[in-house]
Amino acid sequence: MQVKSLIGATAALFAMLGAGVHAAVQAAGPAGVQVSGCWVRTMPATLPSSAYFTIKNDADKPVSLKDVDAPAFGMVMMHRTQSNGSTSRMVHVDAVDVPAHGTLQFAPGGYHVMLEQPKSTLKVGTTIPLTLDFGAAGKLDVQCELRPASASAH
Ligand SMILES: [Cu+2]
Repeated sequence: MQVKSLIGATAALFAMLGAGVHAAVQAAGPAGVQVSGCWVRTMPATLPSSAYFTIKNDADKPVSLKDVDAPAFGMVMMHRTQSNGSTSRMVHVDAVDVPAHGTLQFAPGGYHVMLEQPKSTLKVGTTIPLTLDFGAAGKLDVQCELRPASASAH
């Protein structure tokens, strides 16, 4: 009787642990949202590097990227390059919306994550983590490949 209830309690504990792990995986990001192809144009430490990636939203609701964090850098900002004839300038953006069943690209000449003040030497060919913050919908961690300064769109 005692043994039986102990086994029951153990099974319940494992069931709880399993549920906990499952919940943690789901909390890793908004449902139906995938980030792919993340790479960084790696610049010398005195110049800003930029991160690019594609956000795909398969959900029925739009999501909004509110913030990006990169532990390898001291300063991280979301920017958009705006071209106006022969001149182009960068503007700061507070949030970027990805429509339901839509795709949004961070790419050279458009949206990018500006990365400044690298905390250590950036090695081309390695990866750094980026955390995309979708506000209440959750956060998503991605690995981004460090590519040389000469790299263009992928
Ligand atoms: Cu910028």
